[in-house]
Parts: sequence; C-alpha cells; structure tokens
Amino acid sequence: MSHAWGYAADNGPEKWADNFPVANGPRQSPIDIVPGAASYDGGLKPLNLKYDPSTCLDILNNGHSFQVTFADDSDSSTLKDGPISGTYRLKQFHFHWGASDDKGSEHTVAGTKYPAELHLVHWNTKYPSFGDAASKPDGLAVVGVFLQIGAKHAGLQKVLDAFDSIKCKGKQTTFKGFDPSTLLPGCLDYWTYDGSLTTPPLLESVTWIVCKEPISVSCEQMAKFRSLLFSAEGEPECCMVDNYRPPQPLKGRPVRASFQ
Ligand code: B30
Ligand code: ZN
Repeated sequence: MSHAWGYAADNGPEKWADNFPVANGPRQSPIDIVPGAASYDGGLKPLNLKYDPSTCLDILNNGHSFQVTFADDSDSSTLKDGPISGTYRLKQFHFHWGASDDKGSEHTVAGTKYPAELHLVHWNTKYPSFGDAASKPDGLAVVGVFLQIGAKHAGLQKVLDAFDSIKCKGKQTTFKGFDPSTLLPGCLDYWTYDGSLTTPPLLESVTWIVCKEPISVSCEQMAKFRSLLFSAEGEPECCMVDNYRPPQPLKGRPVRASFQ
C-alpha cells in the first residue's frame, strides 16, 4: 500500500490537513494527557482483553510503520468492557517511534515523550467489518502502550526477529502464533478519551485507551525499530524513524482515568 502522505517536511503532519481537512476537527489524536486534569471515573470497568495467538497471521512493512495482522472473522481475539460497550475485535497492532530515545510516542504525559508507543487496533462488531467501523464515532478502540528504555522485552523480541524479512516498504511475511498479550503492561490502569486515527485518513472514530504503565524494552531493541526503512526495495534508503504525529488540541474533551 502506497501513500502520498508521510512524516517528511513536505508530506508530514503539518501538511495532512491539505488532503484531510478533518486534521483540524474536534476530536483529533494524539493528545497530551495531563494526569492532574483527568477525572477519575469509578464507573469505568477494567479492560477485558482476550487474545488467541492462533489468530496472528503476518507482519507487514506498510511504508509508515510495520503492522502485525490478525484474523478477525470471529470473536477469537477481543476487547470488551473498559470504557466501551459490546465486543471489539483485534485487527492489527503497530508502533510509532523516534530517531532517538527522547521522542517517538504520539501521546505524551504532561509533556513527556516516550521513545515509542504500541497501538492495538480493535473494531466494533456492531458493524460488519473493520472498513465499515472505521468511519463510525464508536467504530474503533485502540489500546496505546508506552515503551520506555529498561530491560530487554522477550515478547517484543519475537516481533523484532521478523524484521530481516520486512526491511523495505511493501515487504510482508507470515507471523503465526504470536500472543499480543505479552506486549501489555502488568497493570492495566488507563486514561480514555474520544479521538481519531493518528494517520490519514484521521477518521474521528477511535475510543482511545492509553495505559498508564509503560513496558520496558532495551536500547538495542529500540535500535532495531530504527533499522526498518520507509523506502521500497531499489529506492534510496530512508530509515523509518519519527513516524509519530504530535499532540493535537484537546478542544474541551474530557479525559477520564480508570484509577485514583
Ligand atoms: S492509529 O492507531 O490511530 N495510529 C489505521 C488504524 C489505526 C491507526 C491509524 C490508521 C488504519 O486502519 N488506517 C487505514 C488502513 N491502512 C492500514 C495500513 O495498511 O497501513 C491503510 C491506509 O493507511 O490507507 Cu497505511
Ligand atoms: Zn498508531
């Protein structure tokens, strides 16, 4: 899949509104999460994540990130409860990251940027498909997890070990049996707000669920992210880094916390 948009000066986040005017809409993502301004909501349920590793299919370099794709033709890998109603199915997960450890996440916490952010993308089964759900106000739920530098992450290493096969844009390989729950933090406390896709088409269809607790990954693992390429085979090599959108105006939206 090829796109006119990207993360360079001439096609990056500051230019997206030219082709996607919703970039200036009322519920854009990401945002800066200010913990002191979020309100604790005791009515928020714990997240109910049930992932079946047998639904994991393949891994793809899509030219703006890499994504791991899941079979979503049955309720085998689902998100329920938390801030949402009904059943949402896991479609894919992907990451955003920086050229160095001082940047890379899309959401920030009181202005603090993490080196990377994981997005687990789910769609509401009240709609017939991901494609239908992606334009509905309650169509998608994305769980965001911050990555910080620390100990090597064994679950993430299984993903990184597939990178030799997907270095360039458009490369894809099978990636069977991976359990995405290995990428979740131990504590599932979260912030939630109504937002959007963080890449074009920037559709305002996402219930964001951002975990408070980061997962730790080693600096060697962060370096491996930066070895992927935005470019296709045969094109001048362009390292895939800084593939994040900066925080967008909150425009009066409430941010709720599941924890005190
Ligand atoms: S995010 O989690 O808000 N970063 C999409 C899903 C989640 C996010 C952003 C975008 C999405 O589904 N976009 C449209 C589908 N993509 C998927 C792909 O292959 O990667 C196709 C496309 O954009 O047109 Cu390139
Ligand atoms: Zn994302």
